[in-house]
Amino acid sequence: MGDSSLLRELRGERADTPTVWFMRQAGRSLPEYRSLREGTTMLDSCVRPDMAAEITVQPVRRHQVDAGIFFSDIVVPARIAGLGVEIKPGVGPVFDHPIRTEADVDALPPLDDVYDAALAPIREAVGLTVAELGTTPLIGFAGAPFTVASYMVEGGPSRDHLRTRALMRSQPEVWARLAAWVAELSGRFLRAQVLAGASAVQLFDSWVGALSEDMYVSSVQPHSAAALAHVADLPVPRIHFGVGAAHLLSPMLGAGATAMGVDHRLRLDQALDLLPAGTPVQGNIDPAVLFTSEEVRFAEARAVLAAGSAASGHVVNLGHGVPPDADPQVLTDLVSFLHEQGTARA
Ligand code: 1CP
Repeated sequence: MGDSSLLRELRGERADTPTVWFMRQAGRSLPEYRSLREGTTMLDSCVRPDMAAEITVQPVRRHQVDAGIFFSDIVVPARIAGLGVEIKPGVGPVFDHPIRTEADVDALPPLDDVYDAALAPIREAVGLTVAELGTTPLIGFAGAPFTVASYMVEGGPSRDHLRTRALMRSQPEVWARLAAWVAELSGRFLRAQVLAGASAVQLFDSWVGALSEDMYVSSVQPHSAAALAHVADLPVPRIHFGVGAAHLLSPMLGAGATAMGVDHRLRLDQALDLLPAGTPVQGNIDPAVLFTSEEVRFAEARAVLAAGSAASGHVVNLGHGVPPDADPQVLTDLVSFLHEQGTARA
């Protein structure tokens, strides 16, 4: 597995051909996913090891991507810890009781051996997945403290995360306790996946771009660092990703990541200028080209390869997740196009 192109790129050694996987590669864009999931809620499917494993492997089988991403969700650890949360179709994660006061934080369940034991279905699913994937590496993941806590505070998806940002400013101690709780929650979830066989991890801080650098560094970075510290003693690369977070690229790396995911708003060569020399990067084909002509799509893919060619390592991905209405054949063809290109060096 150490020889896989994914791990080589993430260690900063270039592989012979471009390495590619897609955020949200599993899920609703695949008919085989929709038929397997029929009659099972999203979060129930995540704690059924056979189902989670099969859904994880589906896009690898179909698209020939170079890595699997464990099928789960950033709110699965909260559900396993005992919080009332569900994923409402067409909406996203919704919590029964938003966390907004000190008393709400006091009432959060302890994260101890009982939680670790409750992660058994996750360990089992990862084990089944890794066996099924063979030589293709599995990426484990978790949500970062800011992004997960924002769902807990807002109660559900939010455009500007105003209640969360207000809590951070008006009750910084309450925020710090909540973020520390999520760091422990996500950190233990990451560690369980790696110990069960995941070869790399990605910490998703999807909505962190809503913060200024000052707010990030003072109120979020220490908690993201605490989450990543749970796997820092294990020999796995740690990818960190946020949307609209160009201004946070360097401090996010500073939270203890070893590679940075970049969204489609920032060219990879510009991202490299913002990062310490030698930092491997991941990204960042604009998901919009999944809905254009092949000519436009392949031109974007070539441009992304060229922009990443100066990096010590580059894992090709989209700039954000696969939209649910993307045509799966377009993704399959994009993977073969990428695999036909050499890794052009600058
Ligand atoms: O019924 C369904 O099919 C629900 C759709 C769905 C799926 C397939 C959701 C609801 N989550 C997932 C799986 C999932 N979530 C994966 C594994 C699949 C893969 O990548 O192949 C991953 C990595 C996530 C992570 C996730 N969940 C993130 C971070 C990544 C990102 O896209 O930025 C976030 C922000 C979530 C929250 C979430 N879960 C689901 C939705 C629709 C959302 C976003 C809601 C919002 O807009 O706030």
